[in-house]
Amino acid sequence: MLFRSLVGSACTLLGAATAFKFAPVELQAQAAVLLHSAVRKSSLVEQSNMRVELLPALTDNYMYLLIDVDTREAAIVDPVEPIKVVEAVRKHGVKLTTVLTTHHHWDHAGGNEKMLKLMPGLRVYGGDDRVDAITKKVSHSNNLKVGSLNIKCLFTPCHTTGHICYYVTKDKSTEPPAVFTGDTLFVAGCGKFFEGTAEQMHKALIDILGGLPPETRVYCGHEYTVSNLKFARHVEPDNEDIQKKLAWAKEKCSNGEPTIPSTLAEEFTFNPFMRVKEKSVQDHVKQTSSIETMRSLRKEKDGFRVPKE
Ligand SMILES: N[C@@H](CCC(=O)N[C@@H](CS)C(=O)NCC(=O)O)C(=O)O
Ligand SMILES: [Zn+2]
Repeated sequence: MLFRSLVGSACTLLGAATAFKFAPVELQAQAAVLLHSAVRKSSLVEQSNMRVELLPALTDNYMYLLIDVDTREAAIVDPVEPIKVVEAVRKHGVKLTTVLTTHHHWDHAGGNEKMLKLMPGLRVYGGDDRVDAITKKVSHSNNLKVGSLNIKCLFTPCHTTGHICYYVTKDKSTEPPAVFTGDTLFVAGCGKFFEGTAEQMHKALIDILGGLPPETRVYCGHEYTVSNLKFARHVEPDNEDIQKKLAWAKEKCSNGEPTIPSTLAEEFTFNPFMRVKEKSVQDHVKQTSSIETMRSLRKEKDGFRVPKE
Protein backbone atom coordinates (compact mmCIF):
# COMPACT_ATOMS: atom_id res chain seq x y z
CA MET A 1 0.00 0.00 0.00
CA LEU A 2 1.32 3.40 -0.95
CA PHE A 3 0.30 6.15 1.46
CA ARG A 4 1.07 9.53 0.04
CA SER A 5 0.34 13.07 1.23
CA LEU A 6 -1.03 15.41 -1.40
CA VAL A 7 -1.87 18.86 -0.06
CA GLY A 8 -1.44 21.09 3.00
CA SER A 9 -3.12 20.85 7.85
CA ALA A 10 -3.83 19.78 11.54
CA CYS A 11 -6.11 17.74 13.77
CA THR A 12 -6.04 20.25 16.58
CA LEU A 13 -6.81 23.91 16.45
CA LEU A 14 -4.76 24.85 19.46
CA GLY A 15 -2.29 27.12 17.67
CA ALA A 16 -4.86 28.77 15.48
CA ALA A 17 -7.37 29.19 18.28
CA THR A 18 -4.83 31.03 20.44
CA ALA A 19 -4.50 33.76 17.83
CA PHE A 20 -8.25 34.43 18.01
CA LYS A 21 -8.54 34.24 21.78
CA PHE A 22 -9.72 37.82 22.13
CA ALA A 23 -12.10 37.89 19.11
CA PRO A 24 -15.90 37.53 19.56
CA VAL A 25 -17.04 33.93 20.02
CA GLU A 26 -18.80 33.70 16.59
CA LEU A 27 -15.68 35.00 14.83
CA GLN A 28 -13.49 32.57 16.75
CA ALA A 29 -15.66 29.65 15.60
CA GLN A 30 -15.65 30.79 11.95
CA ALA A 31 -11.91 31.38 11.96
CA ALA A 32 -11.35 28.00 13.55
CA VAL A 33 -13.28 26.18 10.81
CA LEU A 34 -11.53 28.13 8.04
CA LEU A 35 -8.06 27.63 9.43
CA HIS A 36 -8.70 24.02 10.19
CA SER A 37 -9.90 23.02 6.72
CA ALA A 38 -7.08 25.02 5.15
CA VAL A 39 -4.39 23.05 6.94
CA ARG A 40 -5.66 19.47 6.85
CA LYS A 41 -3.91 17.34 4.21
CA SER A 42 -5.66 14.99 1.84
CA SER A 43 -3.98 11.70 1.10
CA LEU A 44 -4.18 8.74 -1.23
CA VAL A 45 -4.26 5.08 -0.30
CA GLU A 46 -3.26 3.17 -3.39
CA GLN A 47 -3.79 -0.54 -3.94
CA SER A 48 -3.69 -2.34 -7.31
CA ASN A 49 -7.43 -3.06 -7.11
CA MET A 50 -8.75 0.22 -5.66
CA ARG A 51 -7.64 3.73 -4.76
CA VAL A 52 -9.10 5.76 -1.92
CA GLU A 53 -8.48 9.48 -1.73
CA LEU A 54 -9.18 10.96 1.70
CA LEU A 55 -10.70 14.42 1.31
CA PRO A 56 -10.88 16.44 4.55
CA ALA A 57 -14.09 18.47 4.86
CA LEU A 58 -15.60 20.94 7.36
CA THR A 59 -13.70 20.89 10.67
CA ASP A 60 -12.98 17.19 11.10
CA ASN A 61 -15.09 15.26 8.58
CA TYR A 62 -13.77 13.06 5.78
CA MET A 63 -15.19 12.46 2.32
CA TYR A 64 -13.71 9.50 0.43
CA LEU A 65 -13.27 9.17 -3.31
CA LEU A 66 -13.26 5.43 -4.07
CA ILE A 67 -11.80 4.54 -7.47
CA ASP A 68 -12.03 1.23 -9.30
CA VAL A 69 -8.59 1.00 -10.92
CA ASP A 70 -9.72 -1.37 -13.70
CA THR A 71 -12.61 0.72 -15.09
CA ARG A 72 -11.82 4.20 -13.69
CA GLU A 73 -15.36 4.38 -12.32
CA ALA A 74 -15.66 6.09 -8.92
CA ALA A 75 -17.93 6.60 -5.92
CA ILE A 76 -17.88 9.35 -3.31
CA VAL A 77 -18.70 8.72 0.34
CA ASP A 78 -20.53 11.57 2.17
CA PRO A 79 -19.74 14.47 -0.24
CA VAL A 80 -20.52 17.35 2.13
CA GLU A 81 -18.22 19.70 0.17
CA PRO A 82 -19.09 18.94 -3.49
CA ILE A 83 -16.69 21.44 -5.11
CA LYS A 84 -13.75 19.62 -3.55
CA VAL A 85 -15.16 16.37 -4.91
CA VAL A 86 -15.46 17.74 -8.45
CA GLU A 87 -11.82 18.91 -8.28
CA ALA A 88 -10.64 15.48 -7.12
CA VAL A 89 -12.68 13.70 -9.81
CA ARG A 90 -11.08 15.93 -12.49
CA LYS A 91 -7.60 15.45 -11.06
CA HIS A 92 -7.91 11.65 -11.20
CA GLY A 93 -9.69 11.67 -14.59
CA VAL A 94 -12.34 9.24 -13.37
CA LYS A 95 -16.08 8.84 -14.00
CA LEU A 96 -18.08 9.51 -10.85
CA THR A 97 -21.31 7.48 -10.91
CA THR A 98 -22.23 6.93 -7.28
CA VAL A 99 -22.81 8.70 -3.97
CA LEU A 100 -22.63 6.46 -0.89
CA THR A 101 -24.31 8.18 2.06
CA THR A 102 -23.66 6.76 5.51
CA HIS A 103 -26.46 8.66 7.28
CA HIS A 104 -28.74 11.67 6.99
CA HIS A 105 -26.92 14.15 9.30
CA TRP A 106 -26.02 17.41 7.54
CA ASP A 107 -22.26 16.98 7.97
CA HIS A 108 -22.51 13.78 5.88
CA ALA A 109 -25.54 14.16 3.55
CA GLY A 110 -25.71 17.98 3.44
CA GLY A 111 -23.85 18.19 0.10
CA ASN A 112 -25.91 15.62 -1.81
CA GLU A 113 -28.29 18.10 -3.52
CA LYS A 114 -25.43 20.26 -4.77
CA MET A 115 -23.38 17.21 -5.78
CA LEU A 116 -26.27 16.05 -7.97
CA LYS A 117 -26.66 19.53 -9.49
CA LEU A 118 -22.95 19.65 -10.34
CA MET A 119 -22.95 16.13 -11.75
CA PRO A 120 -26.46 15.16 -12.90
CA GLY A 121 -27.26 11.47 -13.23
CA LEU A 122 -25.44 10.30 -10.11
CA ARG A 123 -26.94 7.37 -8.21
CA VAL A 124 -27.41 8.44 -4.58
CA TYR A 125 -27.57 5.59 -2.07
CA GLY A 126 -28.51 5.71 1.61
CA GLY A 127 -30.44 3.75 4.19
CA ASP A 128 -32.83 6.44 5.37
CA ASP A 129 -35.64 8.50 3.75
CA ARG A 130 -34.13 11.56 5.48
CA VAL A 131 -31.01 11.36 3.24
CA ASP A 132 -31.07 14.40 0.89
CA ALA A 133 -31.45 13.67 -2.84
CA ILE A 134 -31.57 9.89 -2.28
CA THR A 135 -32.35 7.97 -5.51
CA LYS A 136 -32.17 4.42 -4.09
CA LYS A 137 -32.77 3.32 -0.52
CA VAL A 138 -30.64 0.34 0.48
CA SER A 139 -30.88 -2.19 3.28
CA HIS A 140 -28.71 -4.83 4.94
CA SER A 141 -26.73 -7.07 2.56
CA ASN A 142 -27.75 -5.21 -0.60
CA ASN A 143 -24.94 -5.46 -3.16
CA LEU A 144 -23.94 -2.61 -5.47
CA LYS A 145 -21.25 -2.31 -8.13
CA VAL A 146 -18.81 0.53 -8.78
CA GLY A 147 -17.01 -0.65 -11.90
CA SER A 148 -15.58 -4.02 -10.93
CA LEU A 149 -15.71 -3.33 -7.19
CA ASN A 150 -18.36 -5.02 -5.04
CA ILE A 151 -20.03 -2.83 -2.42
CA LYS A 152 -22.00 -4.55 0.30
CA CYS A 153 -24.37 -2.43 2.42
CA LEU A 154 -24.19 -3.13 6.15
CA PHE A 155 -27.13 -1.83 8.18
CA THR A 156 -25.74 -0.48 11.46
CA PRO A 157 -28.50 1.51 13.19
CA CYS A 158 -27.72 3.33 16.47
CA HIS A 159 -26.07 6.71 15.77
CA THR A 160 -29.11 7.13 13.50
CA THR A 161 -31.85 4.61 12.75
CA GLY A 162 -30.86 4.40 9.07
CA HIS A 163 -27.06 4.26 9.28
CA ILE A 164 -25.28 2.21 6.59
CA CYS A 165 -21.62 1.15 6.39
CA TYR A 166 -20.24 0.20 2.97
CA TYR A 167 -17.92 -2.82 2.63
CA VAL A 168 -15.81 -2.93 -0.53
CA THR A 169 -14.19 -6.03 -2.06
CA LYS A 170 -12.78 -7.04 -5.39
CA ASP A 171 -13.14 -10.60 -6.72
CA LYS A 172 -9.92 -12.66 -6.68
CA SER A 173 -7.92 -9.86 -5.08
CA THR A 174 -5.30 -10.62 -2.45
CA GLU A 175 -5.30 -7.02 -1.21
CA PRO A 176 -7.28 -5.88 1.83
CA PRO A 177 -10.96 -4.92 1.56
CA ALA A 178 -12.18 -1.51 2.76
CA VAL A 179 -15.09 -0.48 4.94
CA PHE A 180 -16.56 3.03 5.14
CA THR A 181 -17.99 3.28 8.63
CA GLY A 182 -19.44 6.83 8.82
CA ASP A 183 -20.34 7.63 12.43
CA THR A 184 -20.68 4.01 13.59
CA LEU A 185 -17.02 3.06 14.08
CA PHE A 186 -14.27 5.67 14.47
CA VAL A 187 -10.59 4.97 14.89
CA ALA A 188 -10.46 4.11 18.63
CA GLY A 189 -14.08 5.12 19.22
CA CYS A 190 -17.70 4.94 18.07
CA GLY A 191 -20.58 7.29 17.30
CA LYS A 192 -22.97 8.68 19.87
CA PHE A 193 -26.15 6.65 20.38
CA PHE A 194 -28.46 9.43 19.14
CA GLU A 195 -31.23 7.15 17.86
CA GLY A 196 -30.32 3.72 19.18
CA THR A 197 -29.22 1.46 21.99
CA ALA A 198 -26.15 -0.28 23.38
CA GLU A 199 -27.54 -3.56 22.03
CA GLN A 200 -27.57 -2.10 18.51
CA MET A 201 -24.05 -0.67 18.73
CA HIS A 202 -22.82 -3.98 20.13
CA LYS A 203 -24.33 -5.79 17.13
CA ALA A 204 -22.85 -3.22 14.72
CA LEU A 205 -19.31 -3.19 16.14
CA ILE A 206 -18.83 -6.73 17.39
CA ASP A 207 -21.03 -8.89 15.16
CA ILE A 208 -21.23 -7.01 11.85
CA LEU A 209 -18.03 -4.94 11.50
CA GLY A 210 -16.06 -7.16 13.87
CA GLY A 211 -16.94 -10.17 11.70
CA LEU A 212 -15.24 -8.74 8.59
CA PRO A 213 -11.70 -9.89 7.73
CA PRO A 214 -9.22 -8.47 10.26
CA GLU A 215 -7.09 -6.86 7.55
CA THR A 216 -10.05 -4.74 6.34
CA ARG A 217 -9.10 -1.07 6.23
CA VAL A 218 -11.37 1.23 8.21
CA TYR A 219 -12.30 4.61 6.72
CA CYS A 220 -14.45 6.54 9.21
CA GLY A 221 -16.46 9.76 9.11
CA HIS A 222 -14.35 11.99 11.38
CA GLU A 223 -10.81 12.70 12.51
CA TYR A 224 -11.37 12.02 16.24
CA THR A 225 -8.46 9.63 16.79
CA VAL A 226 -6.42 11.62 19.31
CA SER A 227 -9.37 12.48 21.59
CA ASN A 228 -10.72 8.93 21.28
CA LEU A 229 -7.37 7.47 22.31
CA LYS A 230 -7.21 9.76 25.35
CA PHE A 231 -10.51 8.24 26.46
CA ALA A 232 -9.19 4.74 25.63
CA ARG A 233 -6.10 5.44 27.81
CA HIS A 234 -8.39 6.54 30.65
CA VAL A 235 -10.26 3.20 30.34
CA GLU A 236 -7.12 1.03 30.05
CA PRO A 237 -4.12 2.91 31.46
CA ASP A 238 -1.89 -0.18 31.12
CA ASN A 239 -2.68 -0.94 27.46
CA GLU A 240 0.55 -0.33 25.51
CA ASP A 241 -1.16 -0.45 22.11
CA ILE A 242 -3.16 2.61 23.15
CA GLN A 243 -0.04 4.50 24.26
CA LYS A 244 1.77 3.69 21.01
CA LYS A 245 -1.15 4.59 18.77
CA LEU A 246 -1.69 7.85 20.68
CA ALA A 247 1.94 8.92 20.25
CA TRP A 248 1.72 8.06 16.54
CA ALA A 249 -1.63 9.86 16.08
CA LYS A 250 -0.37 13.03 17.83
CA GLU A 251 2.60 13.08 15.48
CA LYS A 252 0.41 12.62 12.40
CA CYS A 253 -1.96 15.35 13.52
CA SER A 254 0.80 17.82 14.26
CA ASN A 255 1.86 17.40 10.62
CA GLY A 256 -1.72 17.85 9.41
CA GLU A 257 -1.82 14.23 8.23
CA PRO A 258 -4.78 11.86 8.58
CA THR A 259 -4.75 8.98 11.06
CA ILE A 260 -7.00 7.03 8.72
CA PRO A 261 -7.26 4.22 7.70
CA SER A 262 -6.79 1.79 10.56
CA THR A 263 -7.62 -1.92 10.29
CA LEU A 264 -10.19 -3.97 12.16
CA ALA A 265 -7.39 -6.04 13.69
CA GLU A 266 -5.86 -2.87 15.11
CA GLU A 267 -9.21 -1.62 16.42
CA PHE A 268 -9.51 -4.76 18.53
CA THR A 269 -6.24 -3.80 20.25
CA PHE A 270 -7.01 -0.19 21.25
CA ASN A 271 -10.68 0.70 20.72
CA PRO A 272 -12.53 0.31 24.05
CA PHE A 273 -15.88 -0.05 22.25
CA MET A 274 -14.47 -3.01 20.27
CA ARG A 275 -12.93 -4.42 23.48
CA VAL A 276 -16.11 -4.73 25.53
CA LYS A 277 -15.45 -8.44 26.04
CA GLU A 278 -12.04 -7.76 27.66
CA LYS A 279 -11.84 -8.06 31.42
CA SER A 280 -9.76 -4.88 31.75
CA VAL A 281 -12.48 -2.85 30.01
CA GLN A 282 -15.34 -4.52 31.90
CA ASP A 283 -13.53 -3.94 35.21
CA HIS A 284 -13.17 -0.22 34.42
CA VAL A 285 -16.95 0.23 34.19
CA LYS A 286 -17.68 -2.41 36.86
CA GLN A 287 -19.76 -4.57 34.51
CA THR A 288 -19.58 -8.25 33.61
CA SER A 289 -21.52 -8.35 30.31
CA SER A 290 -20.27 -6.89 27.04
CA ILE A 291 -23.56 -5.11 26.27
CA GLU A 292 -23.68 -3.40 29.68
CA THR A 293 -20.02 -2.50 29.21
CA MET A 294 -20.91 -0.87 25.86
CA ARG A 295 -23.74 1.10 27.54
CA SER A 296 -21.55 2.27 30.44
CA LEU A 297 -18.60 3.21 28.22
CA ARG A 298 -20.74 5.35 25.93
CA LYS A 299 -22.33 7.08 28.93
CA GLU A 300 -18.92 7.77 30.41
CA LYS A 301 -17.50 9.08 27.14
CA ASP A 302 -20.48 11.41 26.65
CA GLY A 303 -19.41 13.21 29.83
CA PHE A 304 -15.62 12.80 29.39
CA ARG A 305 -13.47 15.91 29.42
CA VAL A 306 -10.57 15.29 27.04
CA PRO A 307 -7.29 16.19 28.75
CA LYS A 308 -4.85 18.52 26.96
CA GLU A 309 -2.05 15.94 26.97
N1 LIG B 1 -16.73 14.60 20.70
C1 LIG B 1 -16.93 15.11 19.39
C2 LIG B 1 -18.12 16.08 19.41
C3 LIG B 1 -18.91 16.12 18.14
C4 LIG B 1 -19.88 14.94 18.01
O1 LIG B 1 -20.82 14.76 18.82
N2 LIG B 1 -19.69 14.11 16.99
C5 LIG B 1 -20.57 12.98 16.70
C6 LIG B 1 -20.47 12.66 15.21
S1 LIG B 1 -20.96 14.01 14.18
C7 LIG B 1 -20.16 11.72 17.47
O2 LIG B 1 -20.85 10.73 17.37
N3 LIG B 1 -19.05 11.76 18.22
C8 LIG B 1 -18.55 10.61 18.93
C9 LIG B 1 -17.94 10.94 20.27
O3 LIG B 1 -17.99 12.11 20.67
O4 LIG B 1 -17.45 10.01 20.91
C10 LIG B 1 -15.61 15.74 18.98
O5 LIG B 1 -14.58 15.11 19.31
O6 LIG B 1 -15.51 16.79 18.33
ZN1 LIG C 1 -20.74 13.20 11.85
